[in-house]
Amino acid sequence: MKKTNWWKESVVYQIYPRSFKDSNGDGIGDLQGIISKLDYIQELGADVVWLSPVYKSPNDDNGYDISDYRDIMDEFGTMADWEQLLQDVHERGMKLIMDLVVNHTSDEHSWFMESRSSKDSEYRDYYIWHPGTDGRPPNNWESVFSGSVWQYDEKTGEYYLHLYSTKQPDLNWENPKVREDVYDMMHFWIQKGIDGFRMDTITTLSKTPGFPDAPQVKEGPFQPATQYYINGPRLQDYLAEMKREVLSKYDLMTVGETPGATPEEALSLTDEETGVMNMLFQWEHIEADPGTGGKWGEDTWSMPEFRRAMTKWQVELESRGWNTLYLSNHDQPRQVSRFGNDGEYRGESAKMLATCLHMMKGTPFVYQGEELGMTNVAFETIEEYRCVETRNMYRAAIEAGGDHDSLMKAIHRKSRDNGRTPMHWNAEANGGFTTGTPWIGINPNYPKINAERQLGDPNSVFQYYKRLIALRREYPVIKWGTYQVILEDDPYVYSYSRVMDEQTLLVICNFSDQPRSFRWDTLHTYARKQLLIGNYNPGVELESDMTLRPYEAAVYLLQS
Ligand code: TEU
Ligand code: CA
Repeated sequence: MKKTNWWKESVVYQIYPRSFKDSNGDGIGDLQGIISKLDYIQELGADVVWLSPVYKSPNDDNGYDISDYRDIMDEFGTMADWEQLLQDVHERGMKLIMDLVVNHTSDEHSWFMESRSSKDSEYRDYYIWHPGTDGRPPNNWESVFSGSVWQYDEKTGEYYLHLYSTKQPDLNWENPKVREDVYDMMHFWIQKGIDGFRMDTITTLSKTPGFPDAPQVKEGPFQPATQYYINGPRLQDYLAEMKREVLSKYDLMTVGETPGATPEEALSLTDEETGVMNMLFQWEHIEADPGTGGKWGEDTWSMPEFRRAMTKWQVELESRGWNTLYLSNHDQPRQVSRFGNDGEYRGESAKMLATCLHMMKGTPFVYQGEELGMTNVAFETIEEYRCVETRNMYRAAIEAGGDHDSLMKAIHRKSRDNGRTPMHWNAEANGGFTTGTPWIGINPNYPKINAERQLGDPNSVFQYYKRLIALRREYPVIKWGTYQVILEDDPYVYSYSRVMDEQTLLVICNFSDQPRSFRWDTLHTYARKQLLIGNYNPGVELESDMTLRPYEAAVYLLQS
């Protein structure tokens, strides 16, 4: 039983509009800029575009703080520009999905301005207010962006809850009017013709009643409290209602952002009858980090941990459910710097990582610039960073006595701004991103790593991604074959097979900067073997005992 849906056969390209392409020289990417680059995305072979938020926003969190859900941010253009974008996308036979950010709004949204104006406002209950306890915040929950989740508001003398920045007050989903307004807004965009939603922080809508204190697990007044707001008690009800009122009426692509989700939760969230979304972004593989210290802690990511996480999700969602496949997005460092090698083997390791991911079962997501092998950036001063999470973390850590140099090191490794520097279009000033001054510094390696250069080079990372995407369209085994890990104890080489009918796909990826041997005894059972793609030229000859070059990747089609 193979149920095919268009979103299972798609490849998604994620655009972070602020950093993609500036059309008018103000240093900020915009909708006309995106329109001018649709040919490029089509050339790559992606057929769905996911736009990070383009709604009206004061940009405390670059558009994830929305002040008007039904209008376009001035810096990005107008509703007419957006309509043109949608039309141009559709004319190419492509689809457009929008970010749905409904855990919170901006504090400059009219609902919040009303809400904070008086305890009697009809919008008071649109947000989560609390009088506090003995002049202190109601509890010790720590905000994702540092400090308390509670912000005291002078006007009415109460605290409001914000899981993210102080300018992102959480909506009160317990209020049916909030839910109705959200559903209306969803209908508004669907009726404009969009093809789906990426659902921002969708599993945090329901908070544990009574707001109990979180246990002390680290120094300082504020403690991580995700267990009190991820998958909260009423989440399933809200999502079921959203499905009934909105999603069940249309054929959409829906992708949930669900930090910490387990495969069991994924199966229930994506169940064809009762689930609310088609697929979700799981996090285990990018947090394949057995060390302690959280996001900013020491980097102990390991391939075997990564393989274990990927294999678990591939296997557990094999017969029900559907995986997203991603290694990067606007919240993550650049994958080649993080999991590969952004020095000597940048090209090889960028292609190896792409091979490893794109040959798996699921819907691949490519984040802008990933297809060029763009790298992390290391700004010298904290002032050059724009990300609210990074800046808040730095400030809080310095106040707590942290050391500047080691903080900057962690920021270079993990800041979200690594993925937010402007896209490199060519070797001209500012990489062709803008004729003005970019809103955030550009990575100085743009003369070497840029789209123009790679479009004309058959061995480029871009051309390699293009071939991977084309292979997925050509070989059903890549879309539907059953995944099985091979040699699961090898510390350096990640190999797996995909099997469908008579065909077997063999994927071999060397995750290290040294030559490594690969020995697979089962090979002799196959009479025919054909190299489909590899990142070295000429490709390696498949033998039952072979040596892989640094970061070498190869994919073979085998037949008995
Ligand atoms: O991210 C939600 C999320 O899970 C964060 O905890 C994420 O880990 C964060 O980026 C810390 O690095 C979504 C968006 O993707 C992110 O860009 C927004 O800042 C956030 O929601 C708030 O809207
Ligand atoms: Ca602009």
